[in-house]
Amino acid sequence: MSDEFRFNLIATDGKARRGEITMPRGTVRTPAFMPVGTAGTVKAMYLDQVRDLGSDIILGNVYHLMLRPGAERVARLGGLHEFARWPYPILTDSGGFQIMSLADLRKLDERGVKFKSHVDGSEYELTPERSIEIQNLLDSDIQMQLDECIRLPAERAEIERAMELSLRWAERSAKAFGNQPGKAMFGIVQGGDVIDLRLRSAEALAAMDLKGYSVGGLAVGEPQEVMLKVLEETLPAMPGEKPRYLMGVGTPDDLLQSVARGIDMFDCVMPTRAGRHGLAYTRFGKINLRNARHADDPRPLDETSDCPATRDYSRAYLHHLVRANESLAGMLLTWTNLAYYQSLMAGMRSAIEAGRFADFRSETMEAWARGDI
Ligand code: PRF
Repeated sequence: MSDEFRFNLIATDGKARRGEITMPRGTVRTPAFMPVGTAGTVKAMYLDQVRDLGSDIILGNVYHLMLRPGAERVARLGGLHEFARWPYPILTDSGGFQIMSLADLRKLDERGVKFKSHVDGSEYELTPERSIEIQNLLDSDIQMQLDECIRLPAERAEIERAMELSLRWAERSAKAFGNQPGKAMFGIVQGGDVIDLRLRSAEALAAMDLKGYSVGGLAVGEPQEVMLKVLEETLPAMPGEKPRYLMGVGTPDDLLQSVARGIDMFDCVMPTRAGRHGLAYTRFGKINLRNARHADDPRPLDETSDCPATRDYSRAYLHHLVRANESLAGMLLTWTNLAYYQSLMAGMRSAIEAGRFADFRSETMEAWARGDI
């Protein structure tokens, strides 16, 4: 395998794109869904299973790994791939999301952000330079700039301040990352729901000639239609020859509608977290296994699925496991959900190649609307 980081577009269908990112640790088929492995583990799954479901890349988090077990320790133990036994590509998020999600535990200024650890209360400083240093210690293949993600709704002035700060941090992150063959650092477009700010962010980042671009600051409290409108207006300003990653999104419907607008990569805790809360995503939509109506139902979630968890266990058994708080409930439902997410991505990839993405989209949405009862 070459030591280059490359993105090739294989096919397009409308605005939907089928591509391939190649890097020394492997190839990522796009549109891609990246299971979230915050602390070096995709919760409730063996990484062999995650791989077998068709995952080409997983995600890790600077914030969590810096607190525990510590980036320097991971580096001494051979890097995150060796530590977690995942020899394929890993993308790491910079800590920018935690600026929003842990707003009560942090102080922000031009230099960076100081977090009070949610584990033991000790203080950690994250600057753009330190975030990249941590991502290098983890030996991450695709690194993210440090950015400031803010919740919506927000005032224009606040959105603009965070977007401009994120642009200055992009410059510092890119400088700290330097030139690393076979690896990439992505810039993150911010700007909330304000189109002219999104365009300014996208254009300024495009001028930095980075290897890929993310859209951050969406799915943070706004309705889906606002998110899709922002994507429609922003994507044309993001370089078409580079991968485009929508961060922290989303439901199966979000993925379908965002690929239709030109997104290539996603990550989200939805399939893993929902699985641990008794929810299953299938071809028929979302099913809550905690519900009493499943108690006597001998049918599997989907008898046509390739995934043993989805195909071989009765809804009655899954319901029992969920109600009894058994760890196997989270394991089987996470497996089901990741299998469904990866089959949805595979379906989108073949539909784009075959030039039938619009049909695939309406057939998939019809099956969700029909349900199976
Ligand atoms: N920035 C970073 N990570 C993120 C986001 C962001 O805006 C989001 C927003 N949906 C998810 N993860 N760095």
